[in-house]
Amino acid sequence: MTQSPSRPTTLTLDRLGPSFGAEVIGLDLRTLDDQQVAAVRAALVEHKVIFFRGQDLDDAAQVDLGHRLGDVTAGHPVATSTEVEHPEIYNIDSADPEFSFSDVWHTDVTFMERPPLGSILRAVRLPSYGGDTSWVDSQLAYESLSAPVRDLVDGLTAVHDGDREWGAYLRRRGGQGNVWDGRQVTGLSPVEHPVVRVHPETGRKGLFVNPGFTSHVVGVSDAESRAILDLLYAHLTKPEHTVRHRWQAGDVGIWDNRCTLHYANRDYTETRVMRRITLQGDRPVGPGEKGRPAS
Ligand SMILES: O=C(O)CCC(=O)C(=O)O
Ligand SMILES: [Fe+2]
Repeated sequence: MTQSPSRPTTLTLDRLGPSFGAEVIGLDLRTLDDQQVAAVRAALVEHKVIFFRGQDLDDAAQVDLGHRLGDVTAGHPVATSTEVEHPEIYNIDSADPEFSFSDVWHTDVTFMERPPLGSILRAVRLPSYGGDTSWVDSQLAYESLSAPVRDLVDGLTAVHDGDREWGAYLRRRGGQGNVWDGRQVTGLSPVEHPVVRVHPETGRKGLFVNPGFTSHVVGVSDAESRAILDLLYAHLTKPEHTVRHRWQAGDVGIWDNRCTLHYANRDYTETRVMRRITLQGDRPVGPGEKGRPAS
């Protein structure tokens, strides 16, 4: 059957669960036409984390894919990946002495004013067993809270502090980070984000705190902040809010970083190498804020 050019492309999907996550079948990420790009962007927002098996991307093709899907950022605000030629790529190599294991639930780069919209991760070298990655659907988690707790968190703001994870690294490099949002990063000041983020494309609300980078809730005592965050983290990471991906060579995973958290399982002994790029995102906006996020 021929499709008229204006007809949107329908993707063939194998969903990972009832709520979120999907494998997209039969697309070659090197040769997407405009309609397929639009369909992939729509699938990303709908399914939140999507996978493509058997791809043949090198670093340049991964960056090209990023440019098709959005605006590509530096690989990371402070980390430099000397092993790769493309500054857009963040090399995640477990054999690197500076390697930072991602075995803590986190959302990428929430310690910046404008965290990435999404991340595109490619499996380069995998251990024989282990090294799976898991994701949380933070909108499902928000919606499955009781109404009084949703009301409580709707009005909260939290601080995200990248200095805890990346400060020492940045200082070892003489405060010479990368260019992020048009400015060179020379230090990591804490930033505030709403605890509940309104998704800029769907208007759906999701929890926007993570154990990786959130330091505390604003305007409450330390004990209250700890209790609130512990409650939210335990709730976010309930198994029914998660999906888990077992990587194969050639896999590419893309996630909506505005409504998910993820966790890289640290259960392998052989070297594991992944390469990531990120797409530029908006300033997170909470339920009480009017208007569209500043872009
Ligand atoms: O290595 C992984 O599976 C994920 C690492 C990670 O946190 C990321 O790519 O943002
Ligand atoms: Fe990450």
